[in-house]
Amino acid sequence: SSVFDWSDPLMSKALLTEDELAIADTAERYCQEHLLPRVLQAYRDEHYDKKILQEMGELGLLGATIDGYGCAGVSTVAGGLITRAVERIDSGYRSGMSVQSSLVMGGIYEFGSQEQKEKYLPGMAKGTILGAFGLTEPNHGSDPGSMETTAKPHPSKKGYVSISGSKTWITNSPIADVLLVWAKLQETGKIRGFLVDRSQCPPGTLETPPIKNKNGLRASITGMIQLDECPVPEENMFPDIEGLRGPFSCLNSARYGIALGVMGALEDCIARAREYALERTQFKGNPLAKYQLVQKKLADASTDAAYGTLAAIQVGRLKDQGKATPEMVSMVKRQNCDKALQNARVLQEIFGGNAVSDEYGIGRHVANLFVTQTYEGQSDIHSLILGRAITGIQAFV
Ligand code: TGC
Ligand code: FAD
Repeated sequence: SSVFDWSDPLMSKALLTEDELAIADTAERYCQEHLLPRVLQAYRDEHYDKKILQEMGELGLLGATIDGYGCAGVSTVAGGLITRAVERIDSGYRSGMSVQSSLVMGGIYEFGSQEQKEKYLPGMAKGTILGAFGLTEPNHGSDPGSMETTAKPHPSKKGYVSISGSKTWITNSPIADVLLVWAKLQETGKIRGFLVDRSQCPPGTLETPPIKNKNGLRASITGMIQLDECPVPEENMFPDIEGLRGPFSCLNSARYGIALGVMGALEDCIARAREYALERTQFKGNPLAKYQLVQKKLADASTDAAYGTLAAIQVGRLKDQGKATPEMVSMVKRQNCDKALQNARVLQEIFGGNAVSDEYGIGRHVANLFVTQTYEGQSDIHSLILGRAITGIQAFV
């Protein structure tokens, strides 16, 4: 007979294959043993240890859904279970991995030339070559189609383009070896993808200053990308893909990873709040967990986590069958990020004053989840993507 498991209320595990359960187990074990012990200090110091990506690489966790090039070739759902395990610790650690795996490796795998794939993917899978994804600019975030960064034929170097412009809020940029930069070709105005390899850039043409003093995602490193007539070999451009379909295709898989990922952060909030509510007593020695208002907070959060997990698994299955649309990804990205943030904020109340101490972890998740709701398409932008699909009318402009 079945028993209700508060940590997996709708038995999502029953939808997973043996392989997926094994991958989730490896990822959860690594995260609990190696990431959990360092996150509090990393968050305080606003420090990202880039060895983390190497450790993940050794376990086959990077670019895991890619076939070949030293990658594991697992299902989309298994990829999501990895992001969920990492985000159970911290959304910043998941960010560093998402950018490496989905946005840069995924982009190279889908749109790169054979030479580009062979040059970068095996090292990126090991975590010895680090990537960053530059789409957002200081003046163009939700509307990347208006970007100002341009690539034009280099005035003196044959076979090179010259890229100028700046990108901001770029995860991993200060530590990245290869930066996938989206820029408009001056001649056509069309957006193209360029692999800007730090080792090939002459001094002063590429700067990647960090953005310090963040009040969320502090365990992840964020920066700018400033390109000043940076010479980039033409062979570093993605050969065929043109327009916003390029960056948005990369985003489809990263947004999927976030949808399942944030369920990990929410589940951690639930576990921490449940434990606290069972231990802390107020009024005649009753644990907080005895009070109905507290129970409702836990019931709401746990319902949203269970629903969000099932929906994300469904979209992952459809993705592997070639039946998922970007709107489905928008739906689970928006809903899961919104619900994770709203519930985390409510669960935070259960900790009373202790919520203000970073040792309880809950405030860190709340601050991080604001960022997850904002990047890769702020939730209201996903509302508009869904609204357009429902009505046939675009309301962006
Ligand atoms: P729109 O007219 O809608 O589309 C332009 C072209 O792009 C195609 N397209 C897609 N293709 C594949 N997948 C998708 N999801 C796609 N969405 C659009 C579309 O078919 C069209 O192709 P074509 O060939 O006809 O030209 O473009 P728009 O300019 O009206 O876009 C509007 C909008 C709001 C949907 C879009 O700009 C948007 O999604 N904005 C949000 C920006 C965003 O998500 N930025 C993410 C930056 S990266 C990041 O945040 C990484 S954080 C990582 C971490 O740390 O974890
Ligand atoms: P804006 O576009 O200025 O939006 C501000 C607000 O206005 C939002 O609430 C938005 O929903 C709303 N809004 C905008 N347009 C409309 C409209 N038409 N109708 C209704 N509401 C609207 N980007 C990258 O390219 N690579 C990265 O690695 C990366 N990492 C990031 C890491 C962090 C820590 C952060 C904070 C951001 C990161 N980003 C990255 C950038 C992120 O994708 C953008 O912040 C996001 O897309 C929103 O853009 P914006 O900040 O310019 O906000």
